[in-house]
Amino acid sequence: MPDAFQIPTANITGLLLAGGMGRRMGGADKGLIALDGVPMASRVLERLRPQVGPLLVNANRHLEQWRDYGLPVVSDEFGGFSGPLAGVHAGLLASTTPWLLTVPCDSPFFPDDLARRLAAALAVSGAQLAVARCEGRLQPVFALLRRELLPSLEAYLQGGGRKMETWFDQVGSIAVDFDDMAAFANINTPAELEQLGQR
Ligand SMILES: Nc1nc2c(ncn2[C@@H]2O[C@H](COP(=O)(O)OP(=O)(O)O)[C@@H](O)[C@H]2O)c(=O)[nH]1
Ligand SMILES: [Mg+2]
Repeated sequence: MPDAFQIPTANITGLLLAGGMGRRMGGADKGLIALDGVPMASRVLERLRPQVGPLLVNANRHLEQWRDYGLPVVSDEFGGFSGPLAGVHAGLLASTTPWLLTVPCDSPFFPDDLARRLAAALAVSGAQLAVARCEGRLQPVFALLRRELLPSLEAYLQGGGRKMETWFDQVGSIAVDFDDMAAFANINTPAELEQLGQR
């Protein structure tokens, strides 16, 4: 893809979504759990860093530990663990760049060309939000979106909306196909942690 179709990385804030309850992981703060001796969040940040400019962490618990990453940590404003969109909202509020790229803390193998491919598709389509899709299934926590969508997201959350896909439809998002399903493997349970640690 020629450079003309690329958003400069400096214009994209990378948001690590780590605000969940980790219910299926026995209530652990999932990003802080080690996979093969390295916290999953560290692995995700390592992959995210070259794809973006500024980085932000969205977390709601163990804030002292999260601050050890030396990155700004933002917590949900829509309380009560309202789901990933509350994290996206907190990220949009805190970011100062035109674009935000979201990735979850439990997917250590996500594509290293995620930002590049989502950005290229946005440039061609003129849409304001692009989301990854693989084998026909949306991967909604992997999205590149404009900061100007903040009022729309705020209205959606205030109206009780929680589902990512529904809001994406409202803003006319586009889906971008990726081939490698293994790249989107995410670790939600102790069994998955053990399985993927052997990879
Ligand atoms: N800020 C915030 N993030 C959340 C919340 N619930 C889940 N997440 C994040 O959303 C992502 C996906 O959550 P997960 O429980 O793994 O759901 P999955 O899509 O079924 O794998 C993870 O990065 C979580 O940290 C929430 O209430 N608030
Ligand atoms: Mg998950």
